[in-house]
Amino acid sequence: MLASPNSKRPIALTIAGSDPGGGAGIQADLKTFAALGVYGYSVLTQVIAQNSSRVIDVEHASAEIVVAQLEALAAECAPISVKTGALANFEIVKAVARAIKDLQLPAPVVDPVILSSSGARLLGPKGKRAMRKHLIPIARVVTPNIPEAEALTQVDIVSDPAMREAAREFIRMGADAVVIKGGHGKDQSFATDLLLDGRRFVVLKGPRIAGEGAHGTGCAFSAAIAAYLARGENLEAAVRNAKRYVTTALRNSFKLGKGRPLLDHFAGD
Ligand code: PXL
Repeated sequence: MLASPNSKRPIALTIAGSDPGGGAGIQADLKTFAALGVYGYSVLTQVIAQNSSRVIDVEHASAEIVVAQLEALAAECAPISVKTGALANFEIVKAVARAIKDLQLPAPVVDPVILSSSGARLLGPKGKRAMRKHLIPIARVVTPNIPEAEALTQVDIVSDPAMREAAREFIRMGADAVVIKGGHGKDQSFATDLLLDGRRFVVLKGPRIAGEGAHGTGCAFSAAIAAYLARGENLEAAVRNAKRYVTTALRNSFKLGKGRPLLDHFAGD
């Protein structure tokens, strides 16, 4: 397997669902990789008929075709970093975790997507259990928002100590690191994320961008972490830079329809 031999650009891989509107999912991940100068590989897990307002229909890929896509890429060139997004169901979660080990792919940035921004379920309850058992234990970093962190740890994040306890729970599950995103918190002025890298907490305070909250911010954040890791940054730097990238994309967000605003993935970093 060759490591980015003919290209000046490092390769990052996303394993995620499709958003035909391009605000979230695999399309958002590829735009984020491109904006940050990283070549993007993409493995599709589910086709989602959706727009910025709602999800209309979903079809899951088979676990076999997901693994076949990963094998096809791994046979050619090794990505330097990997991220996972919406994984559809427990068969795909398990198969992805297995394939990452078997193909010796890098420990993934795991965005533990459960719901779409419009509230549709993108991973069932069995999928959530498989995420805890198979994927989180091999993660380089997990990037839950507050509702996802609560669903995965059973900790009610009602205070700063509770947020720290939820973060420790991800490390107990086996993740190397976790960043719990504060965007869904109650603070009106700041969106404060909490990174726990091994044993060290880092508080990442950023401005809260006024508005209804754009579609696909979690996708862009985890993709940006993967992109900065592919560029050779350490985890803390990658997370800090990804937060700045998403803040800029949010400041420049715009509306195409009646639903949520869309990020400007090319607003700069
Ligand atoms: O942000 C979660 C998410 C992940 N993946 C896809 C999505 C969404 C949100 O809508 O559409 C494909």
